[in-house]
Amino acid sequence: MTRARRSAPASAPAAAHDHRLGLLRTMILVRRFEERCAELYSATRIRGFLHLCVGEEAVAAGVLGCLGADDTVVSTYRDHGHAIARGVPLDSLMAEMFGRVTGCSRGRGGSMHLFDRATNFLGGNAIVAGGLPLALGVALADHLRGDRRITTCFIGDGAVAEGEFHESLNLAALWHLPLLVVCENNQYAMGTALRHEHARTDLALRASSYGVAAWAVDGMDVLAVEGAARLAIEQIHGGAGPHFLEMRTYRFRAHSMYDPDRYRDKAEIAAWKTRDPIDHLIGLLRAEDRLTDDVLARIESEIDTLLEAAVTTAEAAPLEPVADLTRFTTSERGGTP
Ligand SMILES: Cc1ncc(C[n+]2csc(CCOP(=O)(O)OP(=O)(O)O)c2C)c(N)n1
Repeated sequence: MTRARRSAPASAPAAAHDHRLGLLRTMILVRRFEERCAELYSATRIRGFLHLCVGEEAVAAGVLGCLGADDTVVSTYRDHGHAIARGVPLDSLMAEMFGRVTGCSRGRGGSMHLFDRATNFLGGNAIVAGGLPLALGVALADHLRGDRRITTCFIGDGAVAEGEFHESLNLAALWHLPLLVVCENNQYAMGTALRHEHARTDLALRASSYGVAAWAVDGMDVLAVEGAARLAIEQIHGGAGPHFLEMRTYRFRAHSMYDPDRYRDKAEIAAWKTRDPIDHLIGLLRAEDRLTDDVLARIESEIDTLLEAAVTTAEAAPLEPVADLTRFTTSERGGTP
């Protein structure tokens, strides 16, 4: 891989202990949620498509903790971690996995289309790069209204090969929009390795060619992610225009539950697993004598209890009535659409 044009500047001052425990808790919650979803899927209790972000938790936890409540988030189909770290209620996320009417998207979206108005989580998106024009529009509206909100759009490395990426970054730079694009470069677009898809694999460099401030960041280190995100957000608030963060990360599992994962070398997966973002933060806290086995066990058991309650409530919830099938397909305001 070629070197990025700029590496992320030094991160903000070391986070307080409680704050770092919060980051750890978010990452463990994301991992446990997804592992539970994988089990439920294998047992055919939940259906549809399922793309897990196991291994990439530091990106969700590190970026989303830096955003304000008014900021907007646009996600991809690998959206569980983003929704959880944004604070979309866990029960409504689990209900969505089960396709229940109590789900955040009324059971109509499923895993790939989580949506929550209350937290300005404008949805996962099944179309590669499809979130970018949407995020651009929100950022443009904020800009024109003079709102101080930031829009954060998550994309994968595969999105950089799409025309929408180039059109959106060009316009964001041209119009100086308050847009933060976070690219989860997990090295693969489905079964295609980065080097087989991109003539230039330095994605931060490519974004910077549009005049967008762009840095490459160690996406396995939640503190590095957070430091870069905080600085980018400060700069956007200061009027510096759009920013692009290339998070260098890895997904430990296959692209989706249907993927036999035959395109990756076992040794490569094993090497990235030694950089597990959760183990990394645990190691850091332990080295400082800041994390005891008891505290870790308490966090894990509290999360397991929450998840089990969410599964039980979701399974007991109703599906949408068939009579409502055509609701929301045009407008809910009534009258002729
Ligand atoms: C416009 C478009 N083309 C093709 C697809 C099929 N597709 C689904 S996922 C995917 C790979 C995307 O990879 P990347 O953006 O790197 O995200 P990751 O899955 O690695 O998180 C492709 C090509 C799609 N959903 N949308």
